[in-house]
Amino acid sequence: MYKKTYLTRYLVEKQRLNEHISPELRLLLEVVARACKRISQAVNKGALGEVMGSADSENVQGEMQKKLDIIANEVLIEANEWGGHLAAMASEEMEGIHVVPNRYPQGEYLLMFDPLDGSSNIDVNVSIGTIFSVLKKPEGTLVSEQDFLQAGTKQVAAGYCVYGPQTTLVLTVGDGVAVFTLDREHGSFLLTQEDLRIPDDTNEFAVNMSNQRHWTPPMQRYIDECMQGIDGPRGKDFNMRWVGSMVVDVHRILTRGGVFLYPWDRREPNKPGKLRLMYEANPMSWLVEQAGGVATDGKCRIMDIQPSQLHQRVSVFMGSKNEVDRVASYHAEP
Ligand code: AHM
Ligand code: MG
Repeated sequence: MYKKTYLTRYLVEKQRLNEHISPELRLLLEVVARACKRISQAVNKGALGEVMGSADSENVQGEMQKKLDIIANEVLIEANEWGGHLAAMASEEMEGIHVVPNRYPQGEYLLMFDPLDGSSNIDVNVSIGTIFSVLKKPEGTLVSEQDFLQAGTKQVAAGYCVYGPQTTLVLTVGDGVAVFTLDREHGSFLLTQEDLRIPDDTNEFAVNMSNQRHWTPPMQRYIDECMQGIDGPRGKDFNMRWVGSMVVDVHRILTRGGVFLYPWDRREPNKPGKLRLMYEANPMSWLVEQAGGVATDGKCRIMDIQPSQLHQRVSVFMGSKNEVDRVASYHAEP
């Protein structure tokens, strides 16, 4: 039996211990969690809620939007814009930032999210999730897109919610990673795990192998050595797992270790990667680091990258320390 610590109590107690958690940040996190509960309900209804399928529109990245992408985006905006804790929001599904309208008070935080990561899994009833990242607005200016262009090290909170067999909220405010499970009878998130740790070693990797021929030589080498198994230079057999929703693949890694790889691909030479830095890679990197793992783009720590664009993309290698260090060392070789 779990000691009944619900999210509100967890945050209140954290706020007492951690000077970085202001009452506004606590409110913000509770509101995001509430929005995730609503998204979870919409996801659970599936075809009964007429939320399946495409919306016949494209987002700023030129990707077809699913109806649930749009619903999740709206739920997050509506839940967050009136509380007085935010100055603006940015999302994978919106080209520019969404400034809190004048009729509401402006707060000091900035919220970024991928409202529904793994959209291609929505219609096939496979787990998906919401990823979010919180920054502080620089003081003294009217909020602008420029304010969002802060390195991942500046995040004040990050987390995600997985809509799977259970609805699970995973959160960091910079002192470890906590996991909450949605208690549907009570309607609240219940703390089910604290101080998540990713083991340093693993024999499990997550990558879209169908892209293999498009990768760089260091990436080819890393996977090739894993695939040779016990008879190869690694001297052990590897297992592969690939859900196709980054948030869920990384959740598995936070739960039992592993390495997640989404490398640069020569089909799109001008894009540094597929995944987005600000609202996918940065929050997941911070969670991974807080659990003792490593997150790099192959050359440098993801959270040290100074963003120049809201929808900037990045190569991603994250998870168990020794595997990520190995991939990075292959990239560092001349
Ligand atoms: P999305 O935010 O539009 O869902 O795209 C991101 C997703 C990641 O969750 C996942 O790792 C990746 O795209 C899978 O892409 P692909 O199937 O092209 O390899
Ligand atoms: Mg995504």
